Parts: sequence; structure tokens; C-alpha cells
Amino acid sequence: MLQQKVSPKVQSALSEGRAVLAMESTVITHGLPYPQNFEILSELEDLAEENGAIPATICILDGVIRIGLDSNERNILRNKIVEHAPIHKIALRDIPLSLAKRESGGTTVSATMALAHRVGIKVFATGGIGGVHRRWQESLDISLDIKALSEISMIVVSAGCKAILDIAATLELLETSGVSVYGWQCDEFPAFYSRTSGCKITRVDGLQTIADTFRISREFSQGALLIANPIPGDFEIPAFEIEPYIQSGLQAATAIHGKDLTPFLLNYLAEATEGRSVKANLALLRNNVILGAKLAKELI
Ligand code: PSU
Ligand code: MN
Repeated sequence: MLQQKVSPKVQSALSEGRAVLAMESTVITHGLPYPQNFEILSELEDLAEENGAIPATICILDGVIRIGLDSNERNILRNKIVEHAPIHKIALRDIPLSLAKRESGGTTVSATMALAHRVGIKVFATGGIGGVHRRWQESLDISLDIKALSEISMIVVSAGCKAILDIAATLELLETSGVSVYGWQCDEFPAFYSRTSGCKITRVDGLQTIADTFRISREFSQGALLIANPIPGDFEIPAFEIEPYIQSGLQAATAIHGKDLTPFLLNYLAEATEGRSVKANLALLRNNVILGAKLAKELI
């Protein structure tokens, strides 16, 4: 009943024990505007390979789990987006219904982790994880990403969490959930568009340290190791510049709830910053894929 297709390239890399890097697709379907989303998808896949790992972009197409896309599948996804066919944002809990109804969609961090883990992929690069939303006291809006990170064994590279979140609360919940969080050559948890957030984390400086830590941690934890990789300085939007836009975006979003909130805010920021937030998002994705690919290679 469950249909899954692993691309031949990813399949042979997995069976030969070569490095594979998982990548999510909600950032393509819901996080970035067209056509930048498809341009960056190919670019990220090339970057992964140049840095030593076979890329495995994960999504669901017409009720089939896809692990690794070839140009044909990329075109199918692109056509659906261009033609405004229904493309869902699929979190881990949404996977079964999406498959049963033969839907298509981008997989979020939680869904991508679960699907990557099923086929034995150990490293995953994303843009920013979901977390605890601001005003969580009223909404209780906390991303399933946190629970997935606490339960699924994987190294996850992200540029911190989205700046639209309550970052301090997200870090607290990651701690309670047993997720080890380390800063890649940095001492603060990055805030997606900004390199700093004011929240201190433990620094790691070497690929081998991370790989060894991950191997050792398997004795103690079933969950993920989250590696926070700050956006490259040239593309950073400092917190004092982006924060007013986030505030006005949150004001505009009072009627938007649940899974629509993140795409709404990202789109709002793209317009408010005249595309600067999109350029930042692309830069941090490249940066994370490069580090993720190197980690996947180190872990072999
Ligand atoms: N960060 C981005 N763009 C995105 C996302 C995160 O900059 O598109 C996506 C990721 O797929 C993440 C999801 O897993 O948003 C979290 O959504 P929610 O807050 O609804 O759980
Ligand atoms: Mn949510």
C-alpha cells in the first residue's frame, strides 16, 4: 500500500555505503518564491555532490514517497507549482493521509527526517527548523519538528530556527527534549537571517568532533544532533533590521493559524524586504548543504 521510490543514484550510494545528504522540500514548495525555489534546488543538489555527498531531496508526488529526484520528477513538481495544482505542506503526522489520498507536497523537517531515517540516511540539511512560536502561551503553536528531533536519529544542519519564532523558548524545549544543540564555529544560536540571537550555545569546531559525538551519542539517545550553522556574513540581515518587519508581519498574521503561519510570514518578509530575505534564505541553504555534505562524508 505504501509506495516509495528511491532514485537509482541514492539507492546505489546507500547500498555501497557512500555519503548521502537528505534535503527537505517544504522550503521549495512553501518557503521560497518561484522560480528561485527551483533554481536553488538544482544548485543545492550540485553543491552536495561537489562536497562529497549524493543529494536525496525528499518529497511526496501523487501518493509516492520520493527519495532523490531526477530531472523528470523535478519537472513534475515544477509543473504542479506553475499550474497551481494542490501542493501540500506535509509534516510527519500528515504523511499517511497524503499517501492514502495520493496527494503531492513538500515534506517539512519532521516528515523529511522520518522518511530519510527509513532508508538509513544519517545527515540532513535544511534552512531553519520549526520551533516554538511567539505568543505560544496563547496559541500553544509548537512545531512537530521539535518532537521529530527528539525521536529520530540524525545529524540535522540548520541556520538556527526561524527568526519569526520565540528562539529562547525553542532552545529551552530542545533541551527538555534531549536534543543536543551545537554551534558550528559559533557561540550563539543563529537566528536564521542573523548570525546571532543573544542565546548562548556550545561551540564545535571540527567535522570529526561532530561525527564522533554523534556516534557516541547513539549509546544515550535516539534523537537528533542539531548543528546550528550561521548564515554567511555577507548575506546576514541583522536582527535590528529584520525585527521590525517580523513585528509587522505578525500583526498582519493575526487571522492566520497553524501550518499556514510560517509560509505567510516568509512571504510577508520577502515582500517587505524587497527580496533581501529571499537572498539570505538562499545563502544559508547553500551554506548548510555544504556543511551537511561534509558531515555526511565524515560520518562514513
Ligand atoms: N524555515 C524556512 N522555510 C520553511 C520552513 C522552515 O525558512 O519553509 C519549513 C520547514 O519545512 C519546517 C516547517 O519544517 O517550515 C515548519 O513549519 P511549522 O512551523 O508549521 O511546523
Ligand atoms: Mn505549528
